[in-house]
Amino acid sequence: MEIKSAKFVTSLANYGPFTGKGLKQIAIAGKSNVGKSSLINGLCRAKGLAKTSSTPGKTRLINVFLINDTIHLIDLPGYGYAKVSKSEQQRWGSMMQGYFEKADELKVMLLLVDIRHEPSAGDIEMVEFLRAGHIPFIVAATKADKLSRAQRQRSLMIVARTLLVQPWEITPWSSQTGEGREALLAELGKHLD
Ligand SMILES: Nc1nc2c(ncn2[C@@H]2O[C@H](COP(=O)(O)OP(=O)(O)OP(=O)(O)O)[C@@H](O)[C@H]2O)c(=O)[nH]1
Ligand SMILES: [Mg+2]
Repeated sequence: MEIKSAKFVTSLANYGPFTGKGLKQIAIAGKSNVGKSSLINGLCRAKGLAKTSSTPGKTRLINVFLINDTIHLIDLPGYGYAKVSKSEQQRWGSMMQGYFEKADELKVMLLLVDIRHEPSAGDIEMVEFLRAGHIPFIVAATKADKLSRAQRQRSLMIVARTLLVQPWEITPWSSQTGEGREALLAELGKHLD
Protein backbone atom coordinates (compact mmCIF):
# COMPACT_ATOMS: atom_id res chain seq x y z
CA MET A 1 0.00 0.00 0.00
CA GLU A 2 1.15 3.52 -0.81
CA ILE A 3 -0.16 6.72 0.75
CA LYS A 4 -0.72 9.40 -1.83
CA SER A 5 -2.96 11.77 0.08
CA ALA A 6 -4.01 12.31 3.69
CA LYS A 7 -6.40 14.74 5.27
CA PHE A 8 -8.05 15.34 8.61
CA VAL A 9 -11.76 14.52 8.61
CA THR A 10 -13.16 15.06 12.11
CA SER A 11 -12.77 14.67 15.87
CA LEU A 12 -15.40 12.73 17.77
CA ALA A 13 -16.08 12.56 21.52
CA ASN A 14 -18.68 9.89 20.88
CA TYR A 15 -18.08 7.59 17.96
CA GLY A 16 -20.97 7.74 15.55
CA PRO A 17 -21.87 8.85 12.03
CA PHE A 18 -19.50 11.23 10.24
CA THR A 19 -19.26 12.45 6.67
CA GLY A 20 -18.00 9.71 4.39
CA LYS A 21 -18.24 6.92 6.99
CA GLY A 22 -18.37 3.43 5.52
CA LEU A 23 -14.84 3.12 4.14
CA LYS A 24 -12.44 0.50 5.47
CA GLN A 25 -10.67 1.58 8.64
CA ILE A 26 -7.26 1.20 10.22
CA ALA A 27 -7.22 2.16 13.91
CA ILE A 28 -4.20 3.03 16.01
CA ALA A 29 -4.12 2.27 19.72
CA GLY A 30 -1.51 2.34 22.45
CA LYS A 31 -0.46 3.89 25.69
CA SER A 32 -0.51 7.62 26.06
CA ASN A 33 2.66 9.19 24.63
CA VAL A 34 3.77 6.00 22.83
CA GLY A 35 3.81 7.88 19.52
CA LYS A 36 0.45 7.20 17.84
CA SER A 37 -0.03 10.67 16.41
CA SER A 38 3.64 10.85 15.35
CA LEU A 39 3.26 7.54 13.55
CA ILE A 40 0.26 8.84 11.63
CA ASN A 41 2.31 11.85 10.52
CA GLY A 42 5.22 9.59 9.58
CA LEU A 43 3.09 7.12 7.64
CA CYS A 44 1.35 9.95 5.79
CA ARG A 45 4.56 12.01 5.45
CA ALA A 46 2.56 14.97 6.70
CA LYS A 47 4.05 16.86 9.63
CA GLY A 48 1.37 18.36 11.84
CA LEU A 49 -1.49 16.34 10.35
CA ALA A 50 -2.08 14.71 13.75
CA LYS A 51 -1.27 16.84 16.79
CA THR A 52 1.60 15.46 18.84
CA SER A 53 2.92 16.48 22.23
CA SER A 54 5.65 15.56 24.67
CA THR A 55 2.97 15.71 27.39
CA PRO A 56 0.96 12.47 27.59
CA GLY A 57 -2.77 12.66 27.00
CA LYS A 58 -2.67 14.98 23.98
CA THR A 59 -5.20 13.07 21.89
CA ARG A 60 -8.38 12.95 23.95
CA LEU A 61 -10.87 12.48 21.15
CA ILE A 62 -11.22 9.97 18.34
CA ASN A 63 -9.58 11.66 15.35
CA VAL A 64 -10.46 10.51 11.87
CA PHE A 65 -8.17 10.92 8.84
CA LEU A 66 -8.81 10.02 5.22
CA ILE A 67 -6.04 8.45 3.16
CA ASN A 68 -6.08 8.05 -0.62
CA ASP A 69 -9.76 9.07 -0.47
CA THR A 70 -10.51 5.40 0.23
CA ILE A 71 -9.40 4.46 3.77
CA HIS A 72 -10.09 5.98 7.18
CA LEU A 73 -7.26 6.10 9.68
CA ILE A 74 -8.48 6.39 13.27
CA ASP A 75 -6.25 7.93 15.95
CA LEU A 76 -7.58 6.63 19.25
CA PRO A 77 -6.87 8.39 22.56
CA GLY A 78 -4.08 6.78 24.55
CA TYR A 79 -4.64 4.70 27.65
CA GLY A 80 -2.80 4.19 30.89
CA TYR A 81 -1.81 7.74 31.67
CA ALA A 82 -1.63 7.74 35.47
CA LYS A 83 -2.30 11.43 35.95
CA VAL A 84 -5.79 11.54 34.48
CA SER A 85 -8.76 11.61 36.84
CA LYS A 86 -11.11 8.68 37.45
CA SER A 87 -13.85 10.43 35.49
CA GLU A 88 -11.48 11.01 32.56
CA GLN A 89 -10.54 7.31 32.64
CA GLN A 90 -14.20 6.36 32.57
CA ARG A 91 -14.81 8.72 29.69
CA TRP A 92 -11.93 7.03 27.85
CA GLY A 93 -13.45 3.60 28.53
CA SER A 94 -16.85 4.50 27.20
CA MET A 95 -15.34 6.26 24.17
CA MET A 96 -13.36 3.13 23.27
CA GLN A 97 -16.30 0.83 23.95
CA GLY A 98 -18.47 3.04 21.75
CA TYR A 99 -15.88 2.81 19.01
CA PHE A 100 -15.50 -0.96 19.06
CA GLU A 101 -19.25 -1.54 19.22
CA LYS A 102 -19.90 0.53 16.13
CA ALA A 103 -16.74 0.21 14.04
CA ASP A 104 -17.92 -2.45 11.62
CA GLU A 105 -15.48 -1.01 9.09
CA LEU A 106 -12.40 -1.73 11.23
CA LYS A 107 -10.12 -4.04 9.24
CA VAL A 108 -6.96 -3.94 11.30
CA MET A 109 -5.68 -2.43 14.51
CA LEU A 110 -2.20 -1.08 14.74
CA LEU A 111 -1.11 -1.53 18.34
CA LEU A 112 1.89 0.53 19.39
CA VAL A 113 4.23 -0.23 22.25
CA ASP A 114 7.35 1.67 23.27
CA ILE A 115 10.33 -0.50 22.35
CA ARG A 116 12.12 0.50 25.57
CA HIS A 117 9.47 -0.78 27.97
CA GLU A 118 7.83 -4.03 28.83
CA PRO A 119 4.21 -3.86 27.60
CA SER A 120 1.83 -2.56 30.28
CA ALA A 121 -1.27 -4.19 31.74
CA GLY A 122 -3.25 -1.95 29.38
CA ASP A 123 -1.36 -3.28 26.36
CA ILE A 124 -1.97 -6.87 27.43
CA GLU A 125 -5.65 -6.13 27.99
CA MET A 126 -5.87 -4.57 24.54
CA VAL A 127 -4.33 -7.64 22.88
CA GLU A 128 -6.66 -9.96 24.79
CA PHE A 129 -9.60 -7.83 23.76
CA LEU A 130 -8.56 -7.87 20.09
CA ARG A 131 -8.03 -11.63 20.12
CA ALA A 132 -11.38 -12.24 21.81
CA GLY A 133 -13.12 -10.06 19.23
CA HIS A 134 -11.23 -11.64 16.30
CA ILE A 135 -9.94 -8.21 15.29
CA PRO A 136 -6.70 -8.58 13.28
CA PHE A 137 -3.85 -6.54 14.72
CA ILE A 138 -0.28 -5.56 13.95
CA VAL A 139 2.23 -4.65 16.68
CA ALA A 140 4.76 -1.90 16.06
CA ALA A 141 7.48 -0.95 18.54
CA THR A 142 7.95 2.82 18.53
CA LYS A 143 11.00 4.94 19.37
CA ALA A 144 13.37 2.32 17.95
CA ASP A 145 15.88 5.15 17.38
CA LYS A 146 16.40 5.28 21.15
CA LEU A 147 18.01 1.83 21.37
CA SER A 148 21.15 0.22 20.03
CA ARG A 149 20.81 -2.83 17.78
CA ALA A 150 21.65 -5.23 20.60
CA GLN A 151 19.25 -3.59 23.08
CA ARG A 152 16.59 -3.60 20.44
CA GLN A 153 16.72 -7.37 19.90
CA ARG A 154 16.44 -7.94 23.63
CA SER A 155 13.49 -5.57 23.86
CA LEU A 156 11.66 -7.16 20.96
CA MET A 157 11.95 -10.55 22.68
CA ILE A 158 10.41 -9.13 25.85
CA VAL A 159 7.57 -7.44 23.97
CA ALA A 160 6.91 -10.63 21.99
CA ARG A 161 6.86 -12.79 25.08
CA THR A 162 4.54 -10.45 26.96
CA LEU A 163 2.03 -10.04 24.15
CA LEU A 164 2.28 -13.67 22.96
CA VAL A 165 3.35 -12.82 19.43
CA GLN A 166 6.50 -13.80 17.53
CA PRO A 167 9.39 -11.31 17.66
CA TRP A 168 9.53 -11.10 13.86
CA GLU A 169 5.86 -10.10 13.81
CA ILE A 170 6.74 -6.84 15.60
CA THR A 171 7.73 -3.95 13.36
CA PRO A 172 10.34 -1.59 14.84
CA TRP A 173 9.31 1.97 14.12
CA SER A 174 10.94 5.37 14.40
CA SER A 175 9.14 8.61 13.70
CA GLN A 176 12.56 10.27 13.76
CA THR A 177 14.26 8.23 11.05
CA GLY A 178 11.25 6.91 9.13
CA GLU A 179 12.32 3.35 9.87
CA GLY A 180 9.50 0.82 9.60
CA ARG A 181 7.37 2.82 7.18
CA GLU A 182 7.64 0.50 4.19
CA ALA A 183 7.23 -2.61 6.34
CA LEU A 184 4.14 -1.27 8.08
CA LEU A 185 2.50 -0.08 4.89
CA ALA A 186 3.03 -3.53 3.37
CA GLU A 187 1.53 -5.23 6.45
CA LEU A 188 -1.45 -2.87 6.54
CA GLY A 189 -2.07 -3.38 2.84
CA LYS A 190 -2.57 -7.10 3.38
CA HIS A 191 -5.57 -6.42 5.60
CA LEU A 192 -7.26 -4.01 3.23
CA ASP A 193 -7.59 -6.08 0.06
N1 LIG B 1 12.67 9.54 19.52
C1 LIG B 1 11.42 9.34 19.18
N2 LIG B 1 10.42 10.09 19.72
C2 LIG B 1 9.15 9.85 19.36
C3 LIG B 1 8.81 8.83 18.43
N3 LIG B 1 7.47 8.82 18.28
C4 LIG B 1 7.00 9.79 19.08
N4 LIG B 1 7.99 10.42 19.74
C5 LIG B 1 7.85 11.51 20.73
O1 LIG B 1 7.00 11.05 21.78
C6 LIG B 1 6.11 12.08 22.23
C7 LIG B 1 4.66 11.63 22.11
O2 LIG B 1 4.31 11.46 20.75
P1 LIG B 1 2.78 11.48 20.27
O3 LIG B 1 2.81 11.08 18.84
O4 LIG B 1 2.12 12.77 20.61
O5 LIG B 1 2.17 10.32 21.16
P2 LIG B 1 0.65 9.81 21.26
O6 LIG B 1 0.72 8.33 21.42
O7 LIG B 1 -0.15 10.33 20.14
O8 LIG B 1 0.21 10.46 22.65
P3 LIG B 1 -1.30 10.77 23.18
O9 LIG B 1 -2.04 11.48 22.10
O10 LIG B 1 -1.02 11.62 24.37
O11 LIG B 1 -1.90 9.46 23.55
C8 LIG B 1 6.45 13.31 21.39
O12 LIG B 1 7.36 14.10 22.11
C9 LIG B 1 7.10 12.72 20.14
O13 LIG B 1 8.01 13.58 19.52
C10 LIG B 1 9.88 8.05 17.84
O14 LIG B 1 9.69 7.13 17.04
N5 LIG B 1 11.16 8.36 18.26
MG1 LIG C 1 -1.87 11.44 20.10
